[in-house]
Amino acid sequence: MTYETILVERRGPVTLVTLNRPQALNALNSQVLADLIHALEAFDADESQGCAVLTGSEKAFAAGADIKEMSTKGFADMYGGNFFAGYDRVTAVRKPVIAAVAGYALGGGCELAMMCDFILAGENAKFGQPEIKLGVTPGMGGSQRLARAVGKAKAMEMCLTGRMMDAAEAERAGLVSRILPTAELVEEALKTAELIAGMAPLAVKANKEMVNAAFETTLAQGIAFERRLFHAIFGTEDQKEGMAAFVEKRPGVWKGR
Ligand code: CO8
Repeated sequence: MTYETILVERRGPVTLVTLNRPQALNALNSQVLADLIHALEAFDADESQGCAVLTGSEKAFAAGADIKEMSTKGFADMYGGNFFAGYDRVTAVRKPVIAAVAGYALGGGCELAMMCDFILAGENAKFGQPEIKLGVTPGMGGSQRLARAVGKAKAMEMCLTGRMMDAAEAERAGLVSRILPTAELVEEALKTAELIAGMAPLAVKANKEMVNAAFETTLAQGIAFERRLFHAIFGTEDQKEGMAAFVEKRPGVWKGR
């Protein structure tokens, strides 16, 4: 399958999705949304695939939602058409998606990166919510996910001033899990994705689901949810295999059952 605005490559059990609108610094328009959702849902449905990496170029992961597409829209177009609500489907993907961010991740670009399960940053990465400078606000979850990721003080300052955070600050603040040399970012992200894709598939889904539950529940509800899933995973063949493999000092061979 080929797309207009993204490139999709299968590397063994890993799907690499590259935003590909270099002329607009990968600004996210409706076509990108349609392409991305199609590619991620196909990845999620493909049993041969275990983890995805979403990346952009060395200059820009994505410089935001496409300002030219939005500039003439009014309330009826945005609210009536539920503009960009389809991006919620990125977070409905059940297998892990890693964002590999080099260069600008601004506005919708930062929001898209935060929809992924974790962010690996190139040394040149820059994160920001500059919507205020356009007279608007974040609209794809930025005010909520940034506040949860880095706390109120930094999130509020970034949303109110449009100031960008560099990779070092983003790592200190907990927005990104690791910083990598920009030239090695995608290969390193693919290695991390391959590692995840080599784990027991049901355990991967369960781990993702329970960490995400931490952002939706109270502590007691989250712990109860974790315990139920932990108990449930003992009904899988892969739990028997994983523990037997440890005892027998050999790698586990997973069935996804
Ligand atoms: N939209 C459309 N085109 C863009 C965007 C964008 N967000 N960003 C860059 N471009 C285009 C430029 O217009 C330019 O095109 P052209 O050559 O045709 O003029 C090309 O990309 C290259 O950009 P620059 O020449 O500006 O490159 P620089 O290296 O000088 O600057 C910057 C790079 C600093 C990243 C600069 O391009 C910039 O500030 N971009 C805009 C950043 C921004 O404001 N992003 C937020 C957008 S609003 C948003 O994301 C809201 C999300 C919520 C939507 C939810 C809906 C429900």
